[in-house]
Amino acid sequence: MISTKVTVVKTKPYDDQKMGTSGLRKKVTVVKQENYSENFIQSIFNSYEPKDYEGKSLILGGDGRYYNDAVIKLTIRIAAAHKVAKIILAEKGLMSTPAVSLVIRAQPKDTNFGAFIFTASHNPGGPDNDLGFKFNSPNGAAISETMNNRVYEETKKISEYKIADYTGEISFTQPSKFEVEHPDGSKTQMEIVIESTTKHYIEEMRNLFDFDLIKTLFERKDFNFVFDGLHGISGPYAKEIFHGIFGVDEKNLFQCDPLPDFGGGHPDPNLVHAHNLVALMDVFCKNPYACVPDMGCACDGDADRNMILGPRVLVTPSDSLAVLAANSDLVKALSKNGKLAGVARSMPTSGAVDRVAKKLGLNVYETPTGWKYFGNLLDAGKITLCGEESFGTGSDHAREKDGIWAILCWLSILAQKNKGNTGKFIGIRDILGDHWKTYGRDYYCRFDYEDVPVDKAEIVKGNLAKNFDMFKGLKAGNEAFVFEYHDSVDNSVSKNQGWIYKYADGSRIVFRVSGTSSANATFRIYFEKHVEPNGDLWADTQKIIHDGENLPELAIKISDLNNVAGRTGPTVIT
Ligand code: G16
Repeated sequence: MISTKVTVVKTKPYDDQKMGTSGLRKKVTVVKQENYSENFIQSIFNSYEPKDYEGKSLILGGDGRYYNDAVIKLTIRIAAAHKVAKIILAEKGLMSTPAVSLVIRAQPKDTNFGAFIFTASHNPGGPDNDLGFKFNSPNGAAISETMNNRVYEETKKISEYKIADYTGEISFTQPSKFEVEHPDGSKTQMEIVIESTTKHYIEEMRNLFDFDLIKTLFERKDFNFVFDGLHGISGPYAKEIFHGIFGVDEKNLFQCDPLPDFGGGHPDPNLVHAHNLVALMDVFCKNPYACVPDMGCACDGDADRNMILGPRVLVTPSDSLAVLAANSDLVKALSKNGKLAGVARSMPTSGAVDRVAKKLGLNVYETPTGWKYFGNLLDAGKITLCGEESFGTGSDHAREKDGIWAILCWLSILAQKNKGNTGKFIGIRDILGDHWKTYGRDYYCRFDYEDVPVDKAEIVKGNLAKNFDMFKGLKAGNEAFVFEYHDSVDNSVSKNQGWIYKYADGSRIVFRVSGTSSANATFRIYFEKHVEPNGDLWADTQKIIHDGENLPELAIKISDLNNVAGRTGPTVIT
């Protein structure tokens, strides 16, 4: 038993602790400032009533990035000072974001305070890179916008924090116990129990999917599968599921050991940052004679994002959502209650899933960017499947998007399509091609302008609103407006969620400012062009978005981004 006393430490507020799209993300150098982490963690406690956390359990986990260990220890000491009774600590501090969501949901409701997840997701890690704090509620979801604002208000007025004075070692692999003496002389106990990084998650996946069926796919000699963990936290799950259960050769599982700096890479599964996998799958058709795997996939730093690749093709996240909706009857996890309850997509995600929903007679909800906006719809049973263009796909099993789960959905579809088939393998290209022949194709692309100084960003925002009328005047039926979301469950309204320039046929240019960058502003420009089923379904995306209505040219004209930010083009195209 470790004995410790609570001390109350005076502090001064920082003015930059407002959470973005998903938690607070800052450079490690910022987080290392005096009392920076202490202030933020204390502000979370200050945003609740003591009855919410005293005597309750708190889960702690993260993606293993640099400096996580230090903030986890700090959180344990602050939790002890707030009379938390039990810390459920991920082994070695490692647990993916969706796995934490599932572990939270498995706790008894009346003893559950929630979870801190220490991750900056797809942002790079290391001493000069990013760190992140997220707080999730007992339902497994990141706290709401209202709570985010409450926490921010607390960060602006904080004057002291409470912390247990114990500064010795705390084991991240063995259980331990604390006896805590509080300033009024009372004593409480707090135990730390260790939760396996993978066990609970894998049990849940076994219940949700037909693993025996998926195994038949891996038994085919002509199915070649590769996975890239980008040195994030998905690796341990990938090794246990794909290698341990399905028998994939470990050589096909790349970068599956989590590293504090992600091996110096950017743990973002997209065409730019997952470049080794993209080259192996020959997505840009540079080696037409090379033999390419049948399926390639990757997850981001905290394993909530997924990227699916077929031979020489990226399945855009928008298309992935649409294909999963259209084939939901082939996926046990999606068909467990018969038909899907409904589907949802974030506003910049393409309308591909809307076409499927229309055909299947499902409601489709368009939400602002940020997984938290799906929470109410999932809790209310209005949707079963949801997704975002930013490589996020998920369902009502958790309240976070789930990278490995999405890969298992695709494996289920492939296994079902090839069930009993000893002939030619039906692959990802066949599934995509069939889908587009039915619904048409929504060509999709995103340009990112990163690191735009804040004053320049304000000028660009001004241009975006100023040019609504110019766009509307270009063609009959054009619409231009600022996206505003009215939540049909709690009636809350979220304003200013992006600028939309939309043609009558559904083609769009959308602008947003990223809510996850840790410094300056990142503008995202999303392009979407619909081609009917009888049109060119296998063209180059860049050609389609530039031909005819030249969407990128128009976007630059509307925003004047290149001039204002002094750029010649986007920093990243995905
Ligand atoms: C986070 C949210 C996602 C959201 C994404 C958008 O992803 O969880 O729901 O789509 O941010 O990022 P941005 O605001 O930069 O466009 P993650 O994977 O970073 O947690």
